[in-house]
Amino acid sequence: MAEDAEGNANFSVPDEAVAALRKFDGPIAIVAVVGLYRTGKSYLVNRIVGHQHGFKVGPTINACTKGIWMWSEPIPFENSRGEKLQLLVLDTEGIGGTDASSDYDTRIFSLAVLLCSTLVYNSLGTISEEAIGNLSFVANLSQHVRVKAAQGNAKDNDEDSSKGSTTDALSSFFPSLLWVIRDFSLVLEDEDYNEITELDYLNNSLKLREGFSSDVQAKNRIRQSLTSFFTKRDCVTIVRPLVDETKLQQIDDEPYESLRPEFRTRMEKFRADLLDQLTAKTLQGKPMSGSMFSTLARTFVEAMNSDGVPTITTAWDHVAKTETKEAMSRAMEAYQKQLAVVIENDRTGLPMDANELSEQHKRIKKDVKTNFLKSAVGEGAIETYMPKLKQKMQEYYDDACSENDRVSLELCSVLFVKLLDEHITSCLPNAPGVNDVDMLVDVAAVRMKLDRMRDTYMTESRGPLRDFVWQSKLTDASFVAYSAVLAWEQEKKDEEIRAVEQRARNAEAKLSTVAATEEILREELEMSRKEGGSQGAESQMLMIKLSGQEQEVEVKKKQLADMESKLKAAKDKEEEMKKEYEIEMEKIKLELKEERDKEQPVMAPAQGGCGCVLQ
Ligand SMILES: Nc1nc2c(ncn2[C@@H]2O[C@H](COP(=O)(O)OP(=O)(O)OP(=O)(O)O)[C@@H](O)[C@H]2O)c(=O)[nH]1
Ligand SMILES: [Mg+2]
Repeated sequence: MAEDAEGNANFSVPDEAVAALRKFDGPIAIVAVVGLYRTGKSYLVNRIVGHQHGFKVGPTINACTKGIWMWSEPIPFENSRGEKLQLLVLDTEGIGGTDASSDYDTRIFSLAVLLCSTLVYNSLGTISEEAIGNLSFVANLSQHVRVKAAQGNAKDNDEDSSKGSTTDALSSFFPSLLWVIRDFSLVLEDEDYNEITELDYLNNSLKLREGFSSDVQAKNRIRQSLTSFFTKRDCVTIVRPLVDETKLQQIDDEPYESLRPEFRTRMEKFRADLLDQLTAKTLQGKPMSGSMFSTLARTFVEAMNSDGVPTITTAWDHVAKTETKEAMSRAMEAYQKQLAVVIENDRTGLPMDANELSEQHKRIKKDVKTNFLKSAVGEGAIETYMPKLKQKMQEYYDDACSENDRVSLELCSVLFVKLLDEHITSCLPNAPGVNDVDMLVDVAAVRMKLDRMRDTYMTESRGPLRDFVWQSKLTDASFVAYSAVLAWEQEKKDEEIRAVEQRARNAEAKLSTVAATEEILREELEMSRKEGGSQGAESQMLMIKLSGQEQEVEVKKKQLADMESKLKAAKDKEEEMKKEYEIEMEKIKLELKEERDKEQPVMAPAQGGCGCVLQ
């Protein structure tokens, strides 16, 4: 995974490794195997991962493994505490390879130290003075790794505690050390022939030696560094797997079952004990996943490539920030998905009651925040990203509310128009084709229909703008309806008056005809009187006729007087109705004005304000 790009100057973590690490989705435990080159490290790694032909095992004296390699499949296992973990194994380039500088060796070693939870140091034979001497670079580890970023103008190489590069500061971040001695054939006993453990053997070997020679001093410095950096340590000895030298060179071609039983027993115990004591690699209290590990590896590698000194806490902060930012994105996605389920529901989705939408938002937000905190890492990163997550959720919710308003307005408006047409418009006296049964003939009928329409509207309308739509549209609609009914009533009265007037005109015409006849008769009578005696009988007849005519005139006059009084009554009634009409219209206008005033503010209609304006 970390490889030497050109010469030994730069490392990189290839995308392939990052992709493979994504498969490590649970808590991971990391074992890195380090040690001198050509000491059987890759073979040991193959035994840990359980594959005969896993990593390349080289038969020649030339260094085989380059950079740091990882086993790309997670190996699930359970440690002695019952924790279910995924094992990630790293095989590293051997230290002391002829074509690599000691600085390069230290970088490989430092990277392995920084990345793993247990460091397996593999060596051949015994923990001799020579073996200790081979670890000389450990004494310089503090120059290659820092706990905290340098402060102010302090010089890089100072062993200054303010820079967090002291042995103590580093050791708290370092992994446990398991020293594996291969081809071990000695009896484990002290100078007094008492049996000792492998750990005793390691600790005895790491005790400071007496003497003042530069060689003793140098090796004591290595011993001191090893014991200070790796406070948790253990040792395992494993015998030679094969006696035959030729076969040993090609050990990966030898079936495992054909190896020495003592070797297999020790190897299996080593693996079981290793997994038992392994714990999850954590970062700021959170178990690390494969993706966090890849960010951590890239951060260390980039630091090494730029200034050569990776800083543990800076790298951790970076990983925490990256991980928490990703957790925020995932949380936001979860929020959007869950809210979509609520608002896109055919039956109960938008438009929906504003309070219900708010309740759902609160429920989902709580759930999402809990999950975010489970995967977010580091207090600083949480302080940065939690407010951002809250803000993003609020913005999304606000958009959902606006959409709720929009669809509510649309649905309620369409519903209002439909109900208005069904209940009112199509039943008005001026509606085309309206029948006498359905026709709204007076204000009371309109009022009753509006009440019914309101009941249906309140049952079928949805969303926050239902009251607003009702109130804002009702005023105009009812004004039109009442005006139409009142105008129709008025028209009916006018027709009645016109009919009475016509009848009066007819009576007048008849009266004038009667009056003319009377005049003729009167003239005839006068003439008869003047003509004298013989015509007395005729004049008598005319007298009778005339008196009949007079009676008829009287009757007609009486009838006309009746009509006039009726006409007057009709006109009085009309006046009265006009007054009533004006009063009614004034009332309507006043109530409409009150309704409009009630509608303020426009987007927050008063609760329950859905009454008919004329009530
Ligand atoms: N003596 C001995 N040789 C072994 C043992 N295991 C493997 N070998 C041999 O040691 C040689 C090197 O094995 P590798 O596993 O490639 O060793 P390595 O430490 O990974 O080598 P580099 O990657 O080059 O540093 C091979 O010829 C193996 O057959 C062992 O337990 N004892
Ligand atoms: Mg190797």
